[in-house]
Amino acid sequence: MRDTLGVLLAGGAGERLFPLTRDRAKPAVPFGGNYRIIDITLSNCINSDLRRVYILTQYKALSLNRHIREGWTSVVAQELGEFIEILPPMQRVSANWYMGTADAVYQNIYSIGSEQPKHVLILSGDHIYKMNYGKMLEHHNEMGADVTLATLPIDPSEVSRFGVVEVERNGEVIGFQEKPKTTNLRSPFNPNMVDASMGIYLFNTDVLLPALMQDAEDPNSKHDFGHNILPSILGKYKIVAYNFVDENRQHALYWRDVGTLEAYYDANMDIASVSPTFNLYDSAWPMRTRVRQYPPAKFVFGEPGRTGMAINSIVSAGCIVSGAVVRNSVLSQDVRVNSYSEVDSSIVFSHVNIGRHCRIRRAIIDRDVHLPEGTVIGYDQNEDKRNYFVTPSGLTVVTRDYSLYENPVA
Ligand code: ADQ
Ligand code: ADP
Repeated sequence: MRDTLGVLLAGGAGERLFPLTRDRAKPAVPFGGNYRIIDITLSNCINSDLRRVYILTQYKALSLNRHIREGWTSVVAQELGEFIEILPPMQRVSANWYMGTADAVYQNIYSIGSEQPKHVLILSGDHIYKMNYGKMLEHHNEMGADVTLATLPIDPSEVSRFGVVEVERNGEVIGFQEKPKTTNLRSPFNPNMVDASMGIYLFNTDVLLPALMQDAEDPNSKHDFGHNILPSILGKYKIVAYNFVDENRQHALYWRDVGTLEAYYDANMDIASVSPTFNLYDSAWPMRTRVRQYPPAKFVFGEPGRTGMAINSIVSAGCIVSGAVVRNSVLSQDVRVNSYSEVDSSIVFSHVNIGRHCRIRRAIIDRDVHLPEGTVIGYDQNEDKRNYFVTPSGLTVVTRDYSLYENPVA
């Protein structure tokens, strides 16, 4: 992996995660209590021994920048030429916003070239999975490939959300279609499934750079890897598929695009469940994040006779559950839940204060929200819609300006 440079695309607007992405980029959205979504991919990088990574940002990158700077920059040995570094759009060669994923990489072509990597691994910052990219590189080398696409089998009904890869039995890619409405293609390895692109591409640098330069000059291009770059190199180079090998070691493959509020919510609920499919506690594949100084989580009797407790839940450092019951929920750092309150099947971000006598169910509470005494959320959708953001499936999302109670953090 020493000859490989990682380029992590972290600039998507994340519109389907609104309102959580109103003030932050999607990769910076909290996940699993302690983490941000991008930490999962960055942990994969470190666990795969990929130690030179550029992160390409675009929208609302303040919170993401801070997280990377304080949490990740020092994870690698800079004196050895290793880095995990944000490339902000200021360093672009042209004055436009990035037009698409290929343009984002093209605009940073000098930074990439100056590292002189043999391979460039293009990654997305918004997926939850465990993957050893080193195994993908081994496959790439064994196959003598110019480009390797990571793939996983999906149900044919899902193709409109993915790049569909046409693979021969020998593993060579002979066709690619970005998000077709339907397809008759089936995987040669599994006749009921379709091979989908995971948006992870390993390129020989001498193939990637000319392809990007050629694409940059095409006025009809959307400058997107799936729509333009991959179709443009088909037939010209040896492109192979690499079937996802899951380091999560469960029976079923775990890979989630947490791009919608529902998918995001489900992935968090899985983590809090009794036997999660995505295991955070596997020391063979550790997850890293920015470590923050908080005291341990605490559970206390609040009002006489009210036990503070949490069941089937993730409770991060700095939280105090006092005389309240937390169930099936994920609490980020420094949350307060006070007496007579109940939090059920919810995700609570950091610095949230839930006052007394609150009942919260199927909700996502954004950071710094203070819920006043007696707040009820998740029991009456019409009522919730009046005050908060409610998704079609009935999840209630509470952000700071929906908060009714403006007291500063205690
Ligand atoms: P999508 O995920 O829908 O499909 P896209 O929205 O282009 O593709 O996002 C890819 C990644 O690039 C995301 O991490 C996003 O945040 C980032 N990104 C988007 N625009 C960017 C920009 N202008 N600058 C920087 N980063 C940007 C892709 C592939 C499909 C594949 C799926 C798998 O196109 O073929 O099947 O991923 O999820
Ligand atoms: P309740 O509404 O449950 O009565 P309180 O605010 O009275 O909540 O807090 C109950 C208990 O929680 C306190 O007695 C204390 O143990 C703990 N606690 C609350 N806030 C803090 C804090 N800022 N620092 C340390 N402990 C705290």
